[in-house]
Amino acid sequence: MKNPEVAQLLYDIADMLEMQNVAFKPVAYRKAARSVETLSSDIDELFKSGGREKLMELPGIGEGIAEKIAEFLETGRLEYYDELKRKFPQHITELMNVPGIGPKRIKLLHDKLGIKTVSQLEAAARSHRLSRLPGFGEKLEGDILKGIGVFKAGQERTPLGYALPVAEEIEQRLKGLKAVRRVSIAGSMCRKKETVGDIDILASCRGTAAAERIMDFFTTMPEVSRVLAKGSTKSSVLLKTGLQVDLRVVDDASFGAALQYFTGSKEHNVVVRELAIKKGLKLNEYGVFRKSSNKKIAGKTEEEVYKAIGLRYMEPEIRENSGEVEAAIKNKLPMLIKYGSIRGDFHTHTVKSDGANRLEDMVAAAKKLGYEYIAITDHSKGERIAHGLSNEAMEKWLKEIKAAAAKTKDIRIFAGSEVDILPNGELDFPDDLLKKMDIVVGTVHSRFKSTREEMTKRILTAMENRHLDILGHPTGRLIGKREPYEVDLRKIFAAAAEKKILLEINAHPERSDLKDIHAREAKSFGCKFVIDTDSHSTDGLKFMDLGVAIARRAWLSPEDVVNRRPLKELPKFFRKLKL
Ligand code: DGT
Ligand code: CA
Ligand code: CA
Repeated sequence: MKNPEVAQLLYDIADMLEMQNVAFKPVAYRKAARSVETLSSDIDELFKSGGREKLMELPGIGEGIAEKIAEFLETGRLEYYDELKRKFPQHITELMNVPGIGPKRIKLLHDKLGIKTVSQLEAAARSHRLSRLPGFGEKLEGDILKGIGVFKAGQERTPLGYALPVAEEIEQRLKGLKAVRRVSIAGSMCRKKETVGDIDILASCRGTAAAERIMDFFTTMPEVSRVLAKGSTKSSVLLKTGLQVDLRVVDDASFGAALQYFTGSKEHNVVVRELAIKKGLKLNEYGVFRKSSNKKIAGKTEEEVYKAIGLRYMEPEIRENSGEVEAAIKNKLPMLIKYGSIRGDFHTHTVKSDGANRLEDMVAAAKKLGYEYIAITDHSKGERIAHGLSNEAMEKWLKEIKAAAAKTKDIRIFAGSEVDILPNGELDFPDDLLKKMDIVVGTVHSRFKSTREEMTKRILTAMENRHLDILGHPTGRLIGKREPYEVDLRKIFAAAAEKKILLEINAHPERSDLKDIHAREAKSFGCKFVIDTDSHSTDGLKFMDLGVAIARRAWLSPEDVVNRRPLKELPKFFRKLKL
């Protein structure tokens, strides 16, 4: 998936043009970058299937930019970009990836303080040399430090949704080897953390010759750029994408104990190990042993390991030492919502606003997933970059969706909108238009830097509107790119529970918003949830299980999530929706 790379390239061009005081073009490049970024089908595949024309169908991409994207996809380079870059000091383009600081300020920092790198910028901010510059001030200095934090986190960790397919592909290939008995993803990825530091894989076999064959295979895979370590029990490689993969190979009799150990979290393991010690046992990556005789009593499977210590099996997603061991002892573990159990999506976009596919394509893709229903929720007029619809255009679009719904069998289509929550808390469409929608998703898309009080009031005001059904991606953050906005979530959760407004768990890999801990807290307020992909193409629908992963990490059960319910139960949860 080259989308993030292409989007970055376009953003960088916009920034460099802006630093040269070029008019208009930066806006055009940013628009195109955003379009590529929110596209969830693979741009490379799109290009291969339909060439430059296909690219030009995307919102904000005209002939000139399509030409440049094509050059990059075909050759892996873009002469125009290289040429621009030659005009700037080497590291300055890295600075452009720090959220909260734009090209004009970067130029000023360079000219006045000679700042060229992120670490120089950090040092200058920490010693308060920025706040004295014209137009800077302490607030901005603080924001820049925060931005550096976000930037660094984004550099070191990868969103789960991007790393997972890479890991699963390697897992499958390992499974195909004759020498291999069992394989599993371990570590934070197995726990489905929103970002992962590296990919951990565990495999089992019988005998050292088999282990060596597995390691030979692993260290010579085509995507490997560098072998960091190679042994018969542990090897580490760096992939061309920059991701690190650790592979451990153990004897098949210890697979369960090793998987328990390498799945973590470290904090969970500490508690479990202490419990084992209290029971006169010893737990390590080889198995569970009686302390007195050193006799091995478990190790082949994780279930067996936990059982030997007197614990019920805990799903990896909840192994964070946040109450799961106590719950396991008391036999009060939650029944977690299952992967693949979702029956429809309430938040999707089409070409009508900033999506890449038509209504009928989205519906066909949803059908293919076996869904019972899908809501089409294009943007409202406030989202100008996303081609939001005017009142009249939305009115007409709702009619078209409803006409399509009337003609479509096997899947129910709902007509709705992702409506901006305006700064004053009003929704971006009048009530008599909202009334005509089956589903209204309300989202904050602007003024992310408001104070906590302003933002809380804004959302609470929107929640007073009885047409609002779902609060869309409730913190606005983008992993590694944008901090969540400041908001008093507890007040929002209390209001959502009272007014029966559903909270969205957004399954998009860079959003993961609500976060696991937030969703868990919201549940304690009595809130109900929907898990949505916020798809901007047919391809985006496939991310649904990433949202389910967040729900599982939040200890959510099937009954907490509205869109795992069959169609006929939906009217209970939506005010206007009729079957
Ligand atoms: P990451 O990679 O930062 O996203 O997080 P993890 O949890 O995957 O951490 P990683 O890759 O360093 O180690 C994988 C697992 O191995 C970890 O979840 C638990 C286990 N582990 C690693 N080091 C230790 C340790 O010192 N003690 C214990 N008990 N377990 C460890
Ligand atoms: Ca890891
Ligand atoms: Ca690791």
